[in-house]
Amino acid sequence: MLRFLTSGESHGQALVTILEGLPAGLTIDFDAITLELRRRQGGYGRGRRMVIESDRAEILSGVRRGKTTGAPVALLVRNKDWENWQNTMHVEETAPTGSTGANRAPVVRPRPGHADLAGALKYDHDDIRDVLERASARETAARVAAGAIARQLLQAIGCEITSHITGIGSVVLPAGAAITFDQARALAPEAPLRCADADLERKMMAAIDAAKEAGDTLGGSFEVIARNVPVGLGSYVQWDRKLDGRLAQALMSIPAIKAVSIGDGVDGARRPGSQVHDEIVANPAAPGGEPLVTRPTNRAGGLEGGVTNGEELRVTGFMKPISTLMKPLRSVDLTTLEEAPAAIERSDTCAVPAAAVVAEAMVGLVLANALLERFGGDSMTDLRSRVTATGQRIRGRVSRRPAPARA
Ligand code: EPS
Repeated sequence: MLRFLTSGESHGQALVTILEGLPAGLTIDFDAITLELRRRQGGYGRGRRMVIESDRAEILSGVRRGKTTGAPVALLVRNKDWENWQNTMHVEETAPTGSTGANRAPVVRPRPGHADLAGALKYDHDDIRDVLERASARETAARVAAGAIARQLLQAIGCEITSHITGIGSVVLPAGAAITFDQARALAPEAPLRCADADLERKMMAAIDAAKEAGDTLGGSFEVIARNVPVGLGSYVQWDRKLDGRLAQALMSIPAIKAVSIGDGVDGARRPGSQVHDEIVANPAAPGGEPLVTRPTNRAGGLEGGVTNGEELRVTGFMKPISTLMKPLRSVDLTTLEEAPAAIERSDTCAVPAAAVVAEAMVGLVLANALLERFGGDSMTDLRSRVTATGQRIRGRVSRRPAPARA
């Protein structure tokens, strides 16, 4: 089993992750982790915090001489902004001498849509900062660092993940636009929005500009695609083993994600079955060794019965607009209980491209966990040989059998 936990506040010293369950012998590509963290920081519509940070993960344990040992991997992402927050965020009861940054006033006007009010009531906090520091999407940097390692595990067996933006506000890619894995992966990491349609991308940027100008924010949607996913991850035999359910939970746990769909998703609910299900077609002309059974369409997004079927995995996430508005909505001052505009914290106008990168990481962590569950193996040697053997057995089921020997 691959599992992880994160810790850390948005303006605390650092974010911490422990990732446990990695097989021994996985070669770690340190630059690839940094690249994923940089991708998460980008995207048109991000705020000033991303100018301060240049996220990098330090690996503290579980890796020796470039390879995992099988022990838990601890990762640390330092917050550069900490130096501006020490007098507000100190761990000690009183700020240690030499602490830097302003001593900020308590936050008392909850932002509609944020965890502020529910969190302050639940944990009995007077200063909403104790809620927002942990509820902040800054925490997703820790997930991306862990996810970058999960992706390296998947890559070792040939499985890759990418994503693209399918909508910002009301500017959306038409249904059925069918962007291929290669098209999505070819989008430059530094592209403003990583949308496969350049005209639409310009319109999306204009929509973000208009929202910013109006002191407003915008949500949107993205699709994560994984290819070469082994057949048979997840299971139909029990509710909590269905991989579609596990992916949905993982994506819904990303701040501001309000809906998740798989394959054609919601559109499929509007069409008859004959236009939804992917036919299973015999292909007798397939050359030797190639499958005699094909799927001309993949509306199911690679999952049937909660089990991967060998087609590309396609998962879409829908993000609500960020809840910090520069032109704030109505709220109440929790100290006076009188009407007051919601608090304004530095924030982003749109963070959909960042959420897509986080979603890739979460899909990677779920798939890596499901892979280890199915194949086990405490070392990469064991894992690789088991994946190969099962792949051969499954290919044998759907490929031409050798002609029986004549007597
Ligand atoms: C974020 C860091 C935060 C915000 C944003 C995401 O930094 P700061 O609060 O210092 O500006 O930019 O967080 C939110 C939108 C939120 O609602 O908490 C990050 O690293 O992704």
